[in-house]
Amino acid sequence: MSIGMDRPSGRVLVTGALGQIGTELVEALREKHGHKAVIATDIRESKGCQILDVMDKEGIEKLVHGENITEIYHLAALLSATGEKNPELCWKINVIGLENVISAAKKNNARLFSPSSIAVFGPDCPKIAPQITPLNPTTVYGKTKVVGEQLAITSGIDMRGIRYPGLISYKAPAGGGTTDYAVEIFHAALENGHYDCFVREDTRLPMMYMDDAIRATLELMDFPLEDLSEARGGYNISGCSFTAKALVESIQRHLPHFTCTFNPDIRQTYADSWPDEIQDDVAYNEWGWKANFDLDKIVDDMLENLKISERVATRSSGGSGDGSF
Ligand code: NAD
Ligand code: AKB
Repeated sequence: MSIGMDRPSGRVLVTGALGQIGTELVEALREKHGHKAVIATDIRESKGCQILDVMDKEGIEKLVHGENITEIYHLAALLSATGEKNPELCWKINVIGLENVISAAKKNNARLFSPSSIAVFGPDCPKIAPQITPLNPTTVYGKTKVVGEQLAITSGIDMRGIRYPGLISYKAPAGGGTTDYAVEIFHAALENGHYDCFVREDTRLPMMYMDDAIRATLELMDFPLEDLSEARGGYNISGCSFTAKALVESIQRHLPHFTCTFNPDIRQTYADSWPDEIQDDVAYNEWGWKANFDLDKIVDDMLENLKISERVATRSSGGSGDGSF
């Protein structure tokens, strides 16, 4: 069977399922396909998730064949900050791990979603990044994502990706990236009323709410392959762009006493090498991508949901929350 031909649908595999994206993507996929049709895996152990190390090529092939997997969402990776601390391991997990998954997908004629990132861009990219531009990332993480996009086109399988911006969500912690400050800040604001931010206040990066990212992923995977161009290795998609200072000010609309200090560390250099904004006209024209969440809407939803989780946690531990939002 060749690339893009109709195939009988089997089960869905998610690698790296316990991470920031996997936690919500598995929920969405189970809602769409039914609980049993979706096999969640990770190198870590948790209820409802099988152990699968993406470095275990045979193990992946056995699972993909044995469970009749016809769609894979490959989320296992090291992110930018963790990756720069251990570049060899980052290369191994992000590139060799991906090659292992591609090999298994190929043998079972499975479709593959493998995320890319705004980290594919380097300092020579225009501050508003177009879809097509030279990709010269300075981080190892970014380089692994460029390889991933190239493999999407050369692998000979139906493989697609999105250059996710920094993702903001409340259901799972951020996993060791440069954009983690935009998630940590909400927890710190509610728990301590203060956050010590590791990038400068004028740092402006492309960001996106997880609801938009999950919807983009499902929409892209639902689209007929023949209608997608070679941008399918990693589509630019835009959510909203804002500075760290603007994020603080938006949080202060709800928590006027919240304070934030700015003490840049090494992650500032990764942030400075990435664009401020993303041009997503290609994704819009090819498969109709459009984001729903702007900064204030993200902040409203994050604080409301974190407050709810806090209240539930307080109730189940027998305490009394203040109940206000
Ligand atoms: P995450 O760090 O939160 O989750 C990654 C998961 O992979 C973790 O649960 C980890 O235990 C697992 N893992 C690590 N090594 C593994 C191995 N050898 N075998 C199996 N599992 C392993 O990451 P995430 O934020 O969910 O990101 C998922 C994907 O999306 C990655 O490819 C990442 O580069 C990409 N991405 C994420 C963001 C973001 O802001 N979250 C932005 C751009 C791109
Ligand atoms: C990171 O900061 O490493 C990720 C990403 C933008 O790829 N959030």
